[in-house]
Amino acid sequence: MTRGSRGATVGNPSLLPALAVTGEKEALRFGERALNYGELRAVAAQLAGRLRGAGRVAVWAEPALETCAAVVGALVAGAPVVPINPKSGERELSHIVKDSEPAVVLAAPGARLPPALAALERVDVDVNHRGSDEPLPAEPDPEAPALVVYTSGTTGPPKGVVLPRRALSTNLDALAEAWRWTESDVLTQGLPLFHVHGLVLGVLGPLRRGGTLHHLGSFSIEGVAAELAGSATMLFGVPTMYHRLAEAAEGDPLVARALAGARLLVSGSAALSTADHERIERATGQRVVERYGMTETLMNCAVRADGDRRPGTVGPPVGGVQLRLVDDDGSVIEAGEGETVGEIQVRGPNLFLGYLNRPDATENAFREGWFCTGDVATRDPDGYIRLIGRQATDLIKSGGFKIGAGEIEAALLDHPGISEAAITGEPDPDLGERIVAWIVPAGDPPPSENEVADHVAALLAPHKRPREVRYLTGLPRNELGKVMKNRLG
Ligand code: MCA
Ligand code: AMP
Repeated sequence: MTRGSRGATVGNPSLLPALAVTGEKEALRFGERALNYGELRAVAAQLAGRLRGAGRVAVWAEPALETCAAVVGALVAGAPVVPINPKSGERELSHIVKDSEPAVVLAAPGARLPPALAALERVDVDVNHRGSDEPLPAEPDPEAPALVVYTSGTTGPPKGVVLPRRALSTNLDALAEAWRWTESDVLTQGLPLFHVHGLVLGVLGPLRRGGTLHHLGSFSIEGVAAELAGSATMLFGVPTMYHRLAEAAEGDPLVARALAGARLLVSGSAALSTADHERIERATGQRVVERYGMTETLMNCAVRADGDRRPGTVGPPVGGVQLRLVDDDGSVIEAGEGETVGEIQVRGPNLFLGYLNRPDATENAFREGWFCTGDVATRDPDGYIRLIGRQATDLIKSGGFKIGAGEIEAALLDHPGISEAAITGEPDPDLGERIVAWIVPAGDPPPSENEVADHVAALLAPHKRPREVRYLTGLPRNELGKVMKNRLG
């Protein structure tokens, strides 16, 4: 174990070492509700006592203190956590529950759970539990699964990405090193807690450092401005949030001043447009730091705190991550080959263990031990990576959420008023891409735009519903019957 120069314990085999040492210091705050490290430890120890040997546990991941405490308690117990989007639709929720077979569900007292979860044994998370200083159980093996995070693919239902404890600890340490992230930092963010960005970087990140998280409950300009004008030093967000902040900072000097005072503004999960990067710089003097990751790999690249914050780049690989660019013929593109475009492939301690119950998909995702991201990029002369697109047009990033076209198309085809359906992503200044549904109605009158959106939102999640519906008499198909999406739009 090495002790970082800024007091952060880097390389500590314990996932959350601060639980053992930092008593009175504030760990987590959601508005008026907060837990210091001693209190978090007591709540986690009690939960861990209930969960030891439980197998996987589902966590009803509302943006609340209980969610963070539940995740910490399960990690202390060594029970892999399956975070659940509380806005999941029936179909995706029943898939996740069947696939991950959680032994119990952890939720805030009083939270109303949908039938698929209500059938499981329930453990209420009591964040007011204090109790005596129960010893924490022995730390599980670093290779043991910590989280199972569901992520969409081009077709079929979402896959469960099994992340080991080792990936979390090494990747968070690499980010701490790149961003000089220490126990003195107060992170603020309003991200959902059922994805890697909000949960791993945004909750476990500050907790691993022994720092503090001020979660906004949900993202708002006012919330960000108040936190950054107060004690918060760092902001994590997706480009949609920075787009909205750029607009607000241009019109409101209070917002501009708050952003200007941050130590670090970090954007990720999708591309931050050069225009928004520059608007924020003009309005605040701050240049946003971009980082690039995936659920399967955690963070691969990041612009360092002391690095050149060039718009359109996500910086060099972070510590421990090996990255190569591979062209269409499978040849590795050497550094210095300038503008040559290739797929990003990575390996290192940041990688997941595999997709739950999907050895076929896991095998397909690797070439010669390298994980194939499907993202295409170029490399600047100084090693900075520039993402320029994705191989799969059937994956859409909207508001920072990854959305598979196939999953929505299958949901649309279950509507009796729809005989053919295709989903595309169209550029959107706020969301990055917006979901557009192309449908061929089965009869007259056709289902209305709202009816189509509500149908998808009930089966899947609200962010998967089409923002626009376009009606056609037939979809353009090739001789094999495959929809030619490049002819749509
Ligand atoms: C949306 N709405 C609709 C429709 N579409 N209503 C009717 N018809 C429609 N077609 C609803 C939404 O459900 C929402 O309602 C309201 O309209 C506003 O939607 P929206 O414009 O999307 O705004 P928002 O709700 O304010 O959300 C923007 C957001 C959100 C806050 C930026 O997209 C977000 O939290 N994104 C973060 C995603 C994220 O964490 N990704 C990380 C993945 P209601 O309010 O009732 O719901 S991890 C990852 O990617 C890797 C590892 C990485 O690198 O980080
Ligand atoms: P997810 O499956 O939700 O984890 O999304 C991972 C994908 O988000 C990556 O494969 C990239 O396509 C995209 N992504 C993440 N960070 C960035 C970034 N900074 N710039 C562009 N795309 C990004």
